[in-house]
Parts: sequence; C-alpha cells; structure tokens
Amino acid sequence: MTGSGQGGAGGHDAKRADAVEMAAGRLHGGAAELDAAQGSLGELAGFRSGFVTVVGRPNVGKSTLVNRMLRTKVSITSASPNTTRTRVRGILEGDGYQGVVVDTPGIHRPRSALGERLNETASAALHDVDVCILVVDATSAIGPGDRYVAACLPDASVVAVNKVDRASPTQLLGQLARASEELGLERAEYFPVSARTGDGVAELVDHVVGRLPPGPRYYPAGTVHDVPEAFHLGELVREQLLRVAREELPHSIACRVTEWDPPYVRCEVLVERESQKAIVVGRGGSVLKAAGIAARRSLPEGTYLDLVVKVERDWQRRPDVIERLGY
Ligand SMILES: Nc1nc2c(ncn2[C@@H]2O[C@H](COP(=O)(O)OP(=O)(O)O)[C@@H](O)[C@H]2O)c(=O)[nH]1
Ligand SMILES: [Mg+2]
Repeated sequence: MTGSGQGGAGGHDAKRADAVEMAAGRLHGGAAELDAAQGSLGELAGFRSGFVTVVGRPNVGKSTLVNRMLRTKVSITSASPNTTRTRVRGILEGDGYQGVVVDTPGIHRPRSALGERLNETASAALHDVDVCILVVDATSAIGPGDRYVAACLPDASVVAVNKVDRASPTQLLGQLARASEELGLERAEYFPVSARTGDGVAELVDHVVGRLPPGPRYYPAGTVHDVPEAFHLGELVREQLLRVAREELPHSIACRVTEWDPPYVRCEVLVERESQKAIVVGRGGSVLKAAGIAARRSLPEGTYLDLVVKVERDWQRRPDVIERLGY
C-alpha cells in the first residue's frame, strides 16, 4: 500500500512531507489511490480480517466516525466528552474481508473511578491491533491530550484529521503539518475526513481494508455489532438524555435495562443526586417523555419503553456500581 516504506538516513521528514501532501490531495481526487487499493484487493487469495481500533482524546468524533465507516449506528455520540463508556465493536464487512472496528472511550486525565475505568478500557483495546486510527480534530490545536494518546500508538498508525467540514483549506493544511510534526508517529498515514458529512471516509476505509492481514471470519456474515441488544437500548436512551443535559450532568447519567421482555422493556436511568433527577424527569415528566419518544425511533416498531429515574448516590466514584453497569 501507500508510502509505509522503510526510512533511509534523513528520510523520515521527507516521507512525512510526502504523506501530508498525499493526504491533502486525498479529500478530492483520490481516485488513483482508490484504484490502487481496489486493485490490490482483487489480487488477494483467501480471506482477510483484523482488528481496527479507533482512539483519540474525548470529543474528537471517534464514535461518529465509526458509525460513518460502518454506515450504521453502533455507538452513541454527543457534544459532551466521555460519552462512550465501553469498547464497542462494529463489523466492517465486504468481499473477502471482515474488519472488527473498535470504538473506545477517549483517553484523558481521569478525575473519577469512572474516568480511570474508561482509560483502562481504551488502552486495553490497543493490544493486538492490526490498524490503529488516531482521530484528531481539524479545528482545534493539536495539544498534550493528542500527544498523550499518540505516544501509546504504533508508528505506522493512521491519523484521521476529522471535522474538515468546519476547517478552511489553510487550517486543514496547517493541521496536517502540525500533526506530522507533533504526534511523533514517524510512519503515519494522514486522512482528512468529516465524520459528519462522510467526506474522505471512503478513502480511509479503503486504506484500512488494504491493511488487514490474512485471517479468519471472526463474526458470522452480516453481523453489525457485538453490543448486547439490551445494553444498546440503554445507550440509545442515554444518548437522548445527553441532548438535554448540561454541565456535570452527562457524566452522572447511566442507563440500564432491568427488564427485557419485548415488546416490553424497562430501563432505569441512574443519576447521582435528587436535583439531577428533577432535570432528567423535567416539568411534568416532559424531558423523560421526549427522550423515550426519540429513543423509540431507533427501536423495533411497537416497543413499549418504560423509563424510571433513580438516584444512585455518587455512582461515578463507586467501582462496584461501575462494574454492575457494565462499563
Ligand atoms: N462538525 C463536525 N462535528 C463532528 C464531526 N464528527 C463529530 N462531530 C461532533 O463532535 C461531537 C463529539 O462526537 P463523538 O463522536 O461523540 O466524539 P468522541 O467522544 O470522540 O466519540 C459531537 O457533537 C459530534 O456531532 C465532524 O466531522 N464535523
Ligand atoms: Mg465516543
């Protein structure tokens, strides 16, 4: 595949410059690149598969990108950091290959037992990975948070510079240059993408698929994700509640399905304090009701969703509750 050769003396900088230039050309008119990728796919004998992990600091758009790559919603997203609490595996499938794409919580400096747990989950997902995708935000400076994550990654990682829909061409070029200088990933490949619009995502997917080694089919054909249905439902409810949550509330909300007897489903919404309960329930139950209606749109027709809000004091700091919630 492209440019991941071995470095001669002084070759690294030139190679990085090449990589940046290539990435800049990729967004529009990466057709040759695509042909090459498809060509090499055609020559393959046997099945290829592997694990693709998506990492980055919180809120850069990892989950949105994973959903876009898989063309289906496997992971919930929101404007507040640390939305993703578990390792979510989605299956990227095509002719002769299967990639297991792992969305992770953002790696960050932890402030609670939950935060520590999220870091452990993300770091654990880095073992035995065939392709690492580091997501950075095109619209905000590469910072210590990005360098911290990059330091855990193999040199030949893939860097997705996301949110290009909001970046000017100059800003994007600057960001590509800075990413190649500051992340310390000598053999990285760079892809400007917009997880929101889908721009550049096909090129990224082709590249990733091209890097999958020979391997078995890990999941039955047609599998979309490996998240248990009940857990996924809780996540869909939490996603809707995050839309109305402000300040510290997003971290305090957890959802768990306590009865699963389709079409009847009972889902508990945990918060940490009475004052938060009032916000989540809303005046006359309006907030909870709206969240239920919105979540039901992603559920099978006729699902009866019973939402109950409960106060579980300071659960975020209690390892036993975190464990019970499946995080
Ligand atoms: N403008 C823009 N916003 C994006 C893009 N990708 C993600 N976002 C937004 O960034 C926020 C964080 O996204 P999310 O996928 O939850 O980030 P994560 O914490 O890295 O998984 C959400 O509000 C997304 O809608 C993008 O390509 N463009
Ligand atoms: Mg996420």
